[in-house]
Amino acid sequence: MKPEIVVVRPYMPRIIAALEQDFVLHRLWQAEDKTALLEQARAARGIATTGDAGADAALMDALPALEIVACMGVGVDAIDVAHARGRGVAVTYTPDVLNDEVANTAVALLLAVTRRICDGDRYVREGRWLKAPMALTRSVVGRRCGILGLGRIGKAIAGRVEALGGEVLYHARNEQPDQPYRYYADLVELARDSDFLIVITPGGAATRNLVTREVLDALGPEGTLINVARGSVVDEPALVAALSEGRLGAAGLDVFADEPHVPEALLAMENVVLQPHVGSGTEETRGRMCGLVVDNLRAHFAGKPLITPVP
Ligand code: NAP
Ligand code: 8YV
Repeated sequence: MKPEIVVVRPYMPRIIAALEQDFVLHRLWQAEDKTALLEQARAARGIATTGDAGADAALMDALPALEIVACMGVGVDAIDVAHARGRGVAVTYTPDVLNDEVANTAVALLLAVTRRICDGDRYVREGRWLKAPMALTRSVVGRRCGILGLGRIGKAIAGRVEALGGEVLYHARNEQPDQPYRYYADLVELARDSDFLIVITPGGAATRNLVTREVLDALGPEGTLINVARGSVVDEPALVAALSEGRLGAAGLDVFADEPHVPEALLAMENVVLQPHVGSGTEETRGRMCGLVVDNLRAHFAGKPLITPVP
């Protein structure tokens, strides 16, 4: 008999088809009455979810036979991992296969903000170029880019910033002496010495509001904040205030505190580029991420070692 699993969000159709080969699926996202669906799914032994939807204790506890939560995403801040561990439920995620994509998104935001790519597009479409050349923009070349979180994705961003001609500095809790970049034990000092600050730590309680008003002020009126980590890592009201009051120069944001809701004030700002949490959002990379979800579930139910368990 095929094991039953609850699928929380609509994965790509070909991945749903792949899951259907080995599992009986309960499609939570389609259920008008989610409680009733979970009641029908009481025999489910797995949850397939996403980084944004996660899996809280209540969802896990609705499934007494649960053995594994497989997450499509490397950030597991929306999964109650401690609760899963307490129940002996395995948790898997999708590290590494998205590093290049998310790093590309970070750099795209950096260039979009500094070179005013969205403004330039509107400038041409609205016929303003016919009247006068567009104002000059700012360069990344020869300027300093602080990276908050030099992990798998942070390192991929660092390589790209260097390729663009920028200088990389970083802050994390631990220095990595094997890395060629200058380490800052203090985030405010890093921000003070940086023209751009790219945030790429995990989310969750340990990093909540790490980017404070003080950090934003240290980055300053000529500084740019790029956040491709989690909205929770930045004090969002402080960010909006700093941008509104000109204490921070610009921002490029892929993630927000209360997705998909974005603070109204940001929508009107021309010095801000906004994205709907699409750091990994390409057919190719999401295909690799979903593939890992399927492979982890198959490994678990075949009694084999998990491919990418959350450490
Ligand atoms: P990773 O390899 O675990 O790297 C995380 C980095 O953050 C490490 O350098 C770590 O260094 C640092 N860090 C952790 N806690 C910190 C703290 N309290 N203060 C300062 N630095 C801290 O993770 P990754 O694979 O690069 O992914 C990072 C995160 O990116 C994910 O967890 C996810 O939230 C986000 N993400 C977003 C998207 C998107 O679509 N926008 C896509 C993928 C991932 P230390 O341990 O030395 O502090
Ligand atoms: C995904 C992400 O968009 O991997 C992560 O942590 O934030 C993204 O790659 C997300 O997990 C899908 O919900």
